[in-house]
Amino acid sequence: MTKESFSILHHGADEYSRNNSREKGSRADGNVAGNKPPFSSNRRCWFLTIFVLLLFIVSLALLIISFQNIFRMKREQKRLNEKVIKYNLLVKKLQDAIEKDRGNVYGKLSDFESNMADLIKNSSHFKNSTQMTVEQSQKEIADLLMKSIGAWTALQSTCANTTGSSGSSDSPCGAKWLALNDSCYYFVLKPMDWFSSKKFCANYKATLVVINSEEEQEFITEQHNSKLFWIGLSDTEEEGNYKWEDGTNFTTTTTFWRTGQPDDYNDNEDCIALDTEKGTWNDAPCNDKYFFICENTTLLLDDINMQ
Ligand SMILES: [Ca+2]
Ligand SMILES: [Ca+2]
Ligand SMILES: [Ca+2]
Repeated sequence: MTKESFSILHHGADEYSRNNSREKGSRADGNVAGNKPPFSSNRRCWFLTIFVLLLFIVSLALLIISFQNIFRMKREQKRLNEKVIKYNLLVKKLQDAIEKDRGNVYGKLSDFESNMADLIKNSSHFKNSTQMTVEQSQKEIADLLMKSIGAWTALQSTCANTTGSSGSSDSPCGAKWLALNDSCYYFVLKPMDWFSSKKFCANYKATLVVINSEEEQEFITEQHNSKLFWIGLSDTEEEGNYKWEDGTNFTTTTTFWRTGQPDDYNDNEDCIALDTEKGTWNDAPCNDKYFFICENTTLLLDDINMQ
């Protein structure tokens, strides 16, 4: 029972008590006055009916409110359940996405490792290719430098007349070359080792000079004084087995060795140099740098000048 219901009951009881007192008083007064009617039982029933109705209405209202609360709580619970389901679905989607991304990350990491291996491999190829290119370039530059030196030496020889025996415009070999019989000779006044000298002459399609006769020996010696020149004779392949550069048989040609030579001093003298002061030969270390003489016996004048 609520406080409001209790108040109504209490008010009804007080009213009944006052009416009862008035009725008793009326009866006493009636006894005194003589004919006033007593308090009606129907009226009490009416009050009780009103009271019960009120009580019923209040209880009904309370019941309705309770049901409303229950319904509201159920709706709230249902809404929360739906949210929980949605959250669970969202969590599952996130987990799936994470698993998918993890797979993608592993795949990309694998691709990255593969690309890195290819990059290292290509880098190695590029390095080797670059090294080969550099070596080839160095070789070409060396050849070009060799030709430049030859051209510079020829220019020096021609302009400054330092050789004292340069060819003339009347020479069948041209201005840079001296002629004797069927050969042309190029005196290079640029010191080089024997192998570089040989390579230089090859650029002119010539060899280091091959002295086939005493006439040729004297001709060459007369061109310069007090200088050493490499000639095309060596025993680089086999000690003591001397060979001319153009393949001429060494045993068929005259030799002009200095007394006591060749001595292969320190087992390191395999290339032959001509001393124009004494007109003799000496074997010397091939790495020594001397002037040298190129001889061409096969090319025409025009072929030489085109070099
Ligand atoms: Ca010769
Ligand atoms: Ca030797
Ligand atoms: Ca010697």
